[in-house]
Amino acid sequence: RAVSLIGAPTDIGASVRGASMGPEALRVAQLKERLEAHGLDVADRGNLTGPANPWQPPVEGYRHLAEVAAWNRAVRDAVAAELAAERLPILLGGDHCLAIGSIAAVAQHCRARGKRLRVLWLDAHADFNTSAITPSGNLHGMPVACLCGHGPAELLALAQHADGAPALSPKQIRQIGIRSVDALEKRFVHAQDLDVFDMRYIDEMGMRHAMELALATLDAHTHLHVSFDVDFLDPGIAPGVGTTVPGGPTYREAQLCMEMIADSGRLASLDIVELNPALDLRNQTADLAVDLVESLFGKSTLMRKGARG
Ligand code: DIR
Ligand code: MN
Ligand code: MN
Ligand code: MN
Repeated sequence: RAVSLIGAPTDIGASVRGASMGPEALRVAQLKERLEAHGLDVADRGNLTGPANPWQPPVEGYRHLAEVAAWNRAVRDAVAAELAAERLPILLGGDHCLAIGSIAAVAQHCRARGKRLRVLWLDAHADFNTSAITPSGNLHGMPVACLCGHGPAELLALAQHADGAPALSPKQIRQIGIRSVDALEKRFVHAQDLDVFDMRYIDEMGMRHAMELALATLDAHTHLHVSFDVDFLDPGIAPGVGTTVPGGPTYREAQLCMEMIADSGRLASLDIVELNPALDLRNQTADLAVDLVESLFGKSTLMRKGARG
C-alpha cells in the first residue's frame, strides 16, 4: 500500500499554542521509517504552508476564521491530490480544525467514486460546537458540526459537495472515547443523533464491543476515514496534548481499537491531530501515537487467524 504524509504545522484552531510542532515530532518519532518497516510505500510530502497564528480573541463566535479557512483549503487540496493518485493520505496536524479540509476531500472523493464513507472520530471531545453555542470560539471544537453543514459560510463553502450538500451526514460518523462535551453542545449532539461510544459505554461494554458496533456494516465499497485526536488517549500515557481530559482509553484499549480498525481492512485515510510537543515529555506522546498508527496499519504481536493484512 502507498501512503503519503502531509504536514500541516499550525495551531490556528486550538485553545493552546504548540500543535504546530506536531508534524515534526511525528517525524522525529520515525513515523515514516516505522511504517516502511511494515512494508508500506511511504512518501513524506513535507509541510503545507499557511498564515501565522495571530493569537486574537474570537470575533462573532469564531477565532481566526479567515486563517482557519486558508489552512483548510490547503489541506483539502493536498489530501485530494493523494486520493486522486490512489495513495492513502495521512494528515499530520496541527489542530483538529484541519479535519474539515481533510474529510471534505475524502467526502468529495467518495462521492465521485461511488464509495460509501464511514468516519471514526477518536477523541475526548465531540467537536460539535457552533458559533452560537461554543464556550471558547476555538474552531478545533467545531469540525464535526462544520462537516455536517453547521458552520460559517467560509468553511461550509470549502467543505460541502458541489450541489451544496454537507460533506457528511451524522449517520456516517462514529465517535469513540468521548468524555468532554460542553453543556449546549450535548443537546446539539443529541438533536443531530450522532452515534457516540463515550467512555461510559466503553467502561460498561468494553472497547471490543464498541468497536464491533462502530465497524459494523462496512463493506467492500466502504472508505474508512479515521480522525485521531491524540487527546482521545488517557493523559497518563499521552500528556502531550493541549486539552487533556482524565479517564481516557488505556494503552491496551487504544491498541485494541487500532487493531480492530486494521482488521476491517477498510482504512483509506487518516488524520493525526492535536499532538502538542510543547507539553510533551521527551516526545513520549508522539512515540505512542506512532506505535498506535503502526497497529492501525496492521502491526500485531502474532499472526492472527481471520485478520487481514
Ligand atoms: C471545547 C474543547 N469543547 C471547545 N474542544 C476541543 O472549546 O469547543 N479540545 N476539541 O480539544
Ligand atoms: Mn478533536
Ligand atoms: Mn479533543
Ligand atoms: Mn512499535
